[in-house]
Amino acid sequence: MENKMFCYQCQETAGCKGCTMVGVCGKKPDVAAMQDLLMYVSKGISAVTTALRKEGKSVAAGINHLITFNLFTTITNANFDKESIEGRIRATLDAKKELLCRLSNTAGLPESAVWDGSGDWEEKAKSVGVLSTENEDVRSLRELITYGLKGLSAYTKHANALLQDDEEVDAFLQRALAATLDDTLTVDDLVALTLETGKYGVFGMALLDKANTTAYGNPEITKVNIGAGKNPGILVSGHDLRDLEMLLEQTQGTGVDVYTHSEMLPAHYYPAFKKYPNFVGNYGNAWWKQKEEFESFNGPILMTTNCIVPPKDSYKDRLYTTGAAGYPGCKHIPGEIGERKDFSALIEHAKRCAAPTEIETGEITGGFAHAQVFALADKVVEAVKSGAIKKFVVMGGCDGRAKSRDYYAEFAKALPQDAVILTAGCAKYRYNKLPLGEIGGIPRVLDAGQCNDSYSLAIIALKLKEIFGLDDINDLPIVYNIAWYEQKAVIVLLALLYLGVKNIHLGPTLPAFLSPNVAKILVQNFGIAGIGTVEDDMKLFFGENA
Ligand code: FSO
Ligand code: SF4
Repeated sequence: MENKMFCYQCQETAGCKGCTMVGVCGKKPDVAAMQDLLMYVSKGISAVTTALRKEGKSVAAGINHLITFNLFTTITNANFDKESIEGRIRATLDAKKELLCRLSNTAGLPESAVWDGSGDWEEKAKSVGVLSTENEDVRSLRELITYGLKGLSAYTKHANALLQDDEEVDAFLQRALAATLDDTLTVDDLVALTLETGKYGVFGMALLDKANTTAYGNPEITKVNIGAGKNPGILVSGHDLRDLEMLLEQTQGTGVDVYTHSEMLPAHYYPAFKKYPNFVGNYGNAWWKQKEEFESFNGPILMTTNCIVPPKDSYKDRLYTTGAAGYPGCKHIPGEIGERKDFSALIEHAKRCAAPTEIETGEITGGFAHAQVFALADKVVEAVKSGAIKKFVVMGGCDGRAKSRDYYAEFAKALPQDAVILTAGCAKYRYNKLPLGEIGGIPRVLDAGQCNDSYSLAIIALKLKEIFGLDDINDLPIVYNIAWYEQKAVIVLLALLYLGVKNIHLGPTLPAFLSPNVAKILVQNFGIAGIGTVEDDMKLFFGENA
């Protein structure tokens, strides 16, 4: 049967091969087509900005923001709204037209750089999707780079929202995007560009870390309430801390409480958010459980980014989106960088709703980003030297629906008592409520924060390498067993590879977009591997005595 679409950018892709009729995530073929076209014009405008920079001409921050926002819009589960995606294509074509006028030499530009938007967009989309690259290894590397850049865009967008920019990161992002259209590049060139993408992934995460900690302070050890209060509430999901801050400011004195969901949980770890008395806790678990949890929350929900699951009718009218997120029929709260978003519609809506139905009680502990761990460094180093801690296991990344992800909870439970989990991202919900205990006052699950805070885990590893006087980061007693779902995990992976981390285990399945040859390159050069059974992996990581 003829494909209606083709997308294989996430871990849940159909049959571990590709979504061809409809996305497992709920993405329909018409939306997939417009996302393909948005990527095409984003690559086209990037070829123009890259040529302008080569001519020594500047590119405005607004253009950089437009491109990163476009890429963020196409991330898994972020935006299902065809109209808004079409609007971004139009805005990109308009911006590109103006940039082209400033370019002295247009020779050698790719077709996407000069396409003016004429003709039938659905037809055009059919010729520019992933499968338009015929060689499967070139396609695999182009997509690996593109998905890494999508993840990088998400992180830079959050930094931009806090008025932090890094022109070097933007210039690289656009140069690399344009390079994915360059037919003269060999497989070796693309492998080198993949690693360079990882380098800029580190820069992008560092930029966001600086933006977050400058605005909100350094995360600190925090116990977060997971029960529910008596007031009506607003649930905030996704990753954008600036959106949360504006909502907290506007809900003061309204009688409406604010709860975090999924990847917004780490907001509680920042000192700046602790001053809001109505910021009461975290409700629920990782993104994929939202159908049940949004229903029982009873109040409005704000999705600041992915991961959106197509909503049930029972709560669809309570689901709001903002930023790059979008869902047809759900109200979108507008607001550009530096503008104050108006959340009054959500606040008024909340007042008409019942308080959340309590689904659990208790607390979870987190806040172990780099500054907090450095403050505990003496204790941690002592525990390693005394043998109280024998190994750290990085288990960051994403959670997802697949039954096979039960592995991660079982793996956490089976770990030897002298092993400590380092985590970031929504993967933690598989084990952050388990009674795993402490080692000499150090919890056995150290949560650094959101998936971008994997940066903290890398900084901690580099610091330990320094303290122990090691030459190689791989000589540390750290093993990597990472779960992935979407493209932010791809940039985290590429960043770790750039930092020289080897033997990363990636699950629950390896990406479908890795061709056999590209997978072989990753295995041979970096020791990338999948996961096995919990029993076998325990033996692999901890030896026969595990
Ligand atoms: Fe998870 Fe979704 Fe943070 Fe992702 S909520 S899956 S890698 O968006 O970004 O960890
Ligand atoms: Fe399929 Fe994932 Fe693409 Fe959605 S994002 S269409 S689930 S591969």
